[in-house]
Order: sequence, then structure tokens, then C-alpha cells
Amino acid sequence: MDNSSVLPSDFEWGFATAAYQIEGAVAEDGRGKSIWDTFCHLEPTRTKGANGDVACDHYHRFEEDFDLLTKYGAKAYRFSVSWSRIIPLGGRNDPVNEAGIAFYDRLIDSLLKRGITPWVTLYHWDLPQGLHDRYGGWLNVEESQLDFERYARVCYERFGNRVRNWITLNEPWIQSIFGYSTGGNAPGRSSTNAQSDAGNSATEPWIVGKAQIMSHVRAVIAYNKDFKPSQGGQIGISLNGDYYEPWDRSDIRDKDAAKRRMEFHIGWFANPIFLKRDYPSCMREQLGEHLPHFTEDELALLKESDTDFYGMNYYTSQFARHRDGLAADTDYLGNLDELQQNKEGAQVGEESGLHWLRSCPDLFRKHLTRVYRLYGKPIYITENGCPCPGEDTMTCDEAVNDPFRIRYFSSHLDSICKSIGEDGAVIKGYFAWALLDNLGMSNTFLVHVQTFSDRQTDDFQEWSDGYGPRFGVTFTDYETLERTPKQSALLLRQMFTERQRVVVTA
Ligand code: PNW
Repeated sequence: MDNSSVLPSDFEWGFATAAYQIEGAVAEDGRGKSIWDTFCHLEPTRTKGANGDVACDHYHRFEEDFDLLTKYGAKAYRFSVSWSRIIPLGGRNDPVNEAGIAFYDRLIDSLLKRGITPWVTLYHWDLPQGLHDRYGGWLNVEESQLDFERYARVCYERFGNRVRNWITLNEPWIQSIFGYSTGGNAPGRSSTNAQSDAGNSATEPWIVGKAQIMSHVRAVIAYNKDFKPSQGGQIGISLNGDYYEPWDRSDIRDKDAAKRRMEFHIGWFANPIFLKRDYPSCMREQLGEHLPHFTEDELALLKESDTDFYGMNYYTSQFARHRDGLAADTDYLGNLDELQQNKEGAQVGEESGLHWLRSCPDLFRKHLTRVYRLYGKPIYITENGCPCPGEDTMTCDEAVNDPFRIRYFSSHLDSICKSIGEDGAVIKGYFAWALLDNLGMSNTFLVHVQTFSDRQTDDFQEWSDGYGPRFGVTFTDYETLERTPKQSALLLRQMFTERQRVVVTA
């Protein structure tokens, strides 16, 4: 097939970021603390000393960053709003902070002036600390969904005249599992992590998952009922999740394990949200009463909500190998091992600058096609990208030459074209992660000690999150805060144009 004319001419594309990873200015203009401020300042440190106090100082330098977007030719830009800038204490009866609103007003207006479409994520893991302190944050399903709905309404009311594209939550899986099972992310609760002094990894992640599902559902119903008719936008959610192949393709138990893994990753959220029904049966079978139920009233809300698109965050793929015997009560994978090579020793893909991330464009195509067929909604890829091998220790001069990233982008764009052109998937947009090198918010060290059970823990010691891995298409010098475009940043526009349908006008 010829890929050169597959992407629709209105295909949306651009770059993505998240508030805590780039903004800095954590104590300015009335911003309240979030669970990430607290987590990054714990003693002893759980983030290798890194915090978002300054980050990329985007709060003061956003015009310069948007100059880059213009230079790169981006049509769209995905960013997240910091809940505790808008409502410092977070709750539905707490005051709104006008200075926080004004900051995002400036951001949105600056983008529109440049002809760049804003895509707003309401929540990228930075829960107001006030809500965590008041009632346990996401552990309180009833309270958190009402507070999230009010926060979402404030955003629709204040920004919805200019913002037409909404993403409720970023990666609820990571928030639940890293935040409440492994404890590698804020708020760092865990009963399996020696650094955590509180938590229950067998129960809490599943409660937190339900709280986020109900929060999404309420935010969608509110938008569709009270804002969409006049504002005319669309609303979705960004789910992470890898594609899995069986470790031994001739073993039915590994085939089942691969399917089960994807249900634990994606079906957990996509079944209630897109299929409007209970969690996948394999989760219920393994987790039993640890997995909360939906009441009749909650099921009615699921049915009432209509999510317009599936936001896909995709980085890599893996092999799944079944485990014999019963799963541990803290297992969240589906009673299996995740591996980067199969039984024959074939690698799943080329290694990037992070051990967990291998480049697997062919499996990306399978992933896109699977997700489209299962959930039937248009897909926007809301994150995709990688650090290059060795990039974390490179100078700026070295890092701007990023052929690995260029190949990663180009091969993944080809997979999108094949999924659309040959498999019939509906894919409407793509956001490269990330506009800038930024603060890593995923302590993948912990999860992958469990995950890559074939490796020694020592292999992972050099993985810092913090400011180690560089996902940006722009190099950030964290001393001077100077930004320098990498080669990939300047090539993306061309990669899209080459694959876009030519519009013939009469
Ligand atoms: C995403 N994994 O999270 C997040 O949305 C970003 O904020 C983050 O910076 C980016 O990926 C890069 O890490 C992920 O372990 C975290 O497979 C971890 C994984 C995947 C995605």
C-alpha cells in the first residue's frame, strides 16, 4: 500500500506536555499544593532529589515555548491544567483562584493567536493536596467525583468558549497503580514498597480506579448536557497500555495471558467508559471482592455518559507469559510475566534510552486496530515518543542530533497509516510526547523490577526519573533553562504532510 495519501487533510497533530512536568512557579499567584509537591519533597527523597519547583519554568516562558510550536508547524498543542491553580484547596465549596484562571486564559489566547488549537487535559496526576488531606483524595469515591465534576465545570465555564477539545484524565492506570500499588508516584502509598509507610496494594488501586471512572463519567455528562450544545466541542480520556503478544505463540495459556494483560491495562477503564458495563470478567475472576462493584445508580450514570473519543498514550509493547498457580493478592498484571523477548529469543523491538521502552511500530498498528475494533470510537494518539539511547548523558550539541527519535516517529506514523488504510481504523490525530525535555513523573524503576522479572534489580539503578530521561523534541538545559530544538522537532511537519491526502479544489 502507498502510505502517501492516507491521513485525512484535517488530521490533527502537535505536541503534548503536562502541568507539573513543565510549569514550575509552584507557589505563585495563589496556587495550592498538589500531591506531587508533597511527594517530591519527602525526606528521604523518593524522586532522586528532583521536584517541579522550577521544572522548565514554562509558567514564565510560555511565549517562548509557543514560538517553538509555531516554528515546528504544529496545528495543535495538548497541555494540562493544574487543578490546584484553579481551586487551590480543590473542593466543590472551595474558592476559585482568579489568578490561576488568568494564567490559562493567557495560554489559550496566545495559542489561538498563533492559529494553534488547544487540547486541554483536566487532570494529569496532580490532585490538590487539600483533597488528599480532607478525605483521602481518590480513595474516597463519593467525594472525589463530586469535586472533580465541579472543577471540570469551572474549566468548561471559563475556557470552553475557546477550548473545543477536552481530555478528562490522563492515564488513570498509572495514577492507580504507581500511586497506590507500587508507590513510585504520588501519593506514594503501597504495602509492597519499603519506602512507603501507608497503603494497601491489594485493595487501594482498585478503589482509586473506580473513583477516576466515576469522575470521568460525571465530567462527561456535565459537558454533554450543559456545555456541548452551546460550545460544540468534544470530550475524551487518555488511556495508557501496551500491546502484548504471547511469549510462546503455540501455547494457548500464553495467548490468554496476552489478552488478559490488555484487559487489566485497558479494559479496566474502557469497559465501563466505552462499553458501559462492568470490568472485564478476567479481572473479576482474579480480584474477587477486591474489585469494587458498580451500583445500579452508577451503572445508570455510565450508560448516560457518552465519551466522544479514545485518547491513546502509546510507547511500547511486550510479551506475556502465563504464570501457574494463584496470583498474589497484590498482583495487578493478570498473573503473568511481562518480557521483552519471546520464547525463541526474538526481541520485541529496538531499545530506546529507557529500558522499558522498545520501539515496536508493527505492534503499534495491531494495538490501534484492536482498540478501534473493541471500543469503536475515533482515536487520537495523545502521547507517543521516546528518549534516544544514551541521551540522558549527552550534551545539547549531541542530543539535538536524534536519528533514533526520527525513526521512531516515522515508523509509528507509518503504522497509523496502515491501521487507517488497511485495517479501517478511524484515527484523527497525533501528539508527540513531549514538546520539551521535562520532569519525569513515572517512577518506572519500581514497577519494572516486578515487571521484567528476567532482569536483576541492579540493571535498573541508573534509571532515575527526575530529570534523567529526555522525551522532548526540544532540549532543555536545566541550569540555564535555555531551549534548543532537536532535529526531530523540525521534521515532524514534513512527515505529516508527506502522508496527508492532497485536497483537490475545483
Ligand atoms: C506517560 N510505563 O506515562 C505520562 O503520561 C507522561 O507524563 C510521562 O512523562 C510519559 O509517559 C513518559 O514516561 C507513562 O512504565 C509512564 O510503561 C510509565 C509508563 C508508560 C507511560
